Amino acid sequence: MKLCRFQDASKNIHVGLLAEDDRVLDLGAAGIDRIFPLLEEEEGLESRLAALAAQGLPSLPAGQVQLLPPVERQEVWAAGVTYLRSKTARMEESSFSANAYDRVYDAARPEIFFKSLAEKVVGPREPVGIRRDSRWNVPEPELALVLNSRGRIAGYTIGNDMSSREIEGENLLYLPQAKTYHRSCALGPAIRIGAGEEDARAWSISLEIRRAGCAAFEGRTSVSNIKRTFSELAEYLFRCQSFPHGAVLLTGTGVVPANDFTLQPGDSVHIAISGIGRLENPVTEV
Ligand code: DO4
Ligand code: MG
Repeated sequence: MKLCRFQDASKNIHVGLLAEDDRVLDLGAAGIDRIFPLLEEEEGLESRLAALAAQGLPSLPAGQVQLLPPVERQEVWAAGVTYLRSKTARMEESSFSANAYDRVYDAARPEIFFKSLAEKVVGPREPVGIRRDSRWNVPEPELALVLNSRGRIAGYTIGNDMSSREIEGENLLYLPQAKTYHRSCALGPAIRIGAGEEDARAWSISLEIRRAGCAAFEGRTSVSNIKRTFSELAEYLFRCQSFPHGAVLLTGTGVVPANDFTLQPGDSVHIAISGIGRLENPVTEV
């Protein structure tokens, strides 16, 4: 079961279910107009949504609506250096900061940083940004945990933690500038409900970057390569913090292009996570 947000031709925003036949079922017909209160239901949610879908809700072909990022009021945070590949890439990026990355990979406390307000997140097919003051920019394809106000995992979506490797590599204290800028976070296309951590750890994550009609980069990893458990990451995010509308937590990247690769305006980023779907965004300079 996949929950989504979409805009109709009159620009009205709806909550829907993205069905396997590529149709979007409108949950507005069942009086549902917000996702985050639904995520508080935890156990009963999947069967409630299945029952609503079986009632025969009005539907539209997904191609006829604009899917929106599946967040409303949740802050988006991100974990880093959760895959060995990320630790290696970070250490190559900066001899200055290498020791910090090496240590955080094995430390009890994970690296967690603020990524985006909900209203700044871009959705499917909207441009993601590369900073014009950075010469080394990459997408980071990541599994995103969708957490309710109690810090429980209510679902999963796809995240793109757009990053400047140049700024991040220059000095660790520049991390917020490397990570949080206009169009630096994409989420979508929908929230997968009803999968447990064991299911999600069997999923694969693939990244394709297309340039002038050709693949400029292709890579993949498995969610099982994440070093930490999801509950450990969620517990640290919610420690001494409160998120009344829940939060989204990106779980880190395990796919990093070679060090001579940088994104260009006009590229497009295609991220697929088996079990969720595909998130595709063109790249623009900001
Ligand atoms: O400090 C660097 C951030 C690393 C990151 O975003 C990741 O591993 O995904
Ligand atoms: Mg990342």
